[in-house]
Amino acid sequence: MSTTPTDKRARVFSGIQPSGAVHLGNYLGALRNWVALQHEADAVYCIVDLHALTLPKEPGEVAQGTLDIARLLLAIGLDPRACVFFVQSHVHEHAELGWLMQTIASYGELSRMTQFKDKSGRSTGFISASLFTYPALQAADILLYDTEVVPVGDDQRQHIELARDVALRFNARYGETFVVPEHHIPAAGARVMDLQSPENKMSKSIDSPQGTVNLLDTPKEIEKKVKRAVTDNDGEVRFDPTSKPGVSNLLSILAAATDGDPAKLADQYHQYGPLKADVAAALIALIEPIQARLADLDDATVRAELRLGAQRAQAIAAPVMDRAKQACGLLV
Ligand code: AQP
Repeated sequence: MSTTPTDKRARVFSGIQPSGAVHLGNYLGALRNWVALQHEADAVYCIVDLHALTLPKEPGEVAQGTLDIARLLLAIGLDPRACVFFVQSHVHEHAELGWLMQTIASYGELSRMTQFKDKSGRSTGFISASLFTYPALQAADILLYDTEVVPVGDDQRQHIELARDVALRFNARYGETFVVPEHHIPAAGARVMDLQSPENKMSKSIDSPQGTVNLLDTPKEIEKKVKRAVTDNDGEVRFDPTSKPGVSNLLSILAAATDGDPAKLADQYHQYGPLKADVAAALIALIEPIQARLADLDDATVRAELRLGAQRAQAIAAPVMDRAKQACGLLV
C-alpha cells in the first residue's frame, strides 16, 4: 500500500501538546501540513494533553491550554468535518495502549532519546518518570489509529523511529497487529531555529521570548523580533546553516512562508536589513488571517467539536486496542 501523504486512503495522525504558546516552528514544521493533509488523506489530529503533564503544571493550566490551542487549531484551518479532531485524555485507549508500549520499548531505547536528555538536562528540580517514558505513549497515540503517515517537524524524527521500532517488535513477538508508520517532514520549515540563538530550535519550553515568534504576536512584535534576530558580522546573504545559522534561519523561514527555496532567495539580497523586512512582512501576512479567524471562535463551539471528535476517534481506537490486548495474551 502506498503511504504517500497525498494518497486519499492514507491514515494520517499527529498531535500537539497544549503546553504554551504555539510558535512559528510548530506552524511551519507541522500544523500547516495538518491543514493541507486533512483534504488529501484520512486525518486524525489530537491535542496531546497527557504529554503536557510530563513537565510540572499548575492545576487548571492544561485544561485552559487545551481550549486555547483547540481554538487556535480551528483558526489555523482544521475543519472537524474534514478530519477527526480531539483531546488525547478523552479517549482512554491512549493511556491503556501507552502502558502496553512501555512493556515493548526498552530502557536503553528510551535513554537514547535526545529530547529526554535535553529536557531533563535543562531541569533544575523534579524530573518526572513520564518525561522518560512519554515516547512510549506517543507510539501508542500513533499506533492506535493504524497510522501510515505522521506529519511532524524534524525534532520528532527520533520519536517516530521509536514508534516504528515498537510496532515492528510487537508484531514480531505477538503476530501482525500494528501498521508501521512513516514520518512526513516538510522540505521547508522542518526545523525553525530560535531567532536569538539560532543553534537551538524554536521551542515552547525554552524561555526565549525575543527568539520565538508566536502565532498570537502582534505585527509590531513580529517586526521587532525579526529586526533583532541574531545574524553575523560578514554582511553577506548566503544560505549556509553551518557557518551562517542566523541568516540561514531567516532564509529558511522566508522560503517556508513563501514556498520558495532558501538558497535561491539568498541571491535576491545583498544586505540583512531588506531580508529581515521581507521575512517580517511574509510572517505578518501568514499570521494575520489566523488571528482574525480566532476572534470568531467561542469556547462552547470548541468544546462541542472536541466532544464529537473524541467519539469519532474512539470508534477507530477501541477495536485496535482490543486487537492489541488479544494479541499480547490478556484475558479479554
Ligand atoms: N522549531 C521547530 N521547527 C519545526 N517544527 C517544530 N515543531 C516543534 N518545534 C519546531 C513541531 O511542532 C509539532 C508540535 O509540537 P509539540 O508541542 O507536540 O512538540 P514539542 O516538540 O513539544 O514542541 P516544542 O515547541 O518544541 O516544545 P518543547 O520545547 O516543549 O518540546 C511537532 O510536530 C514538532 O515536530
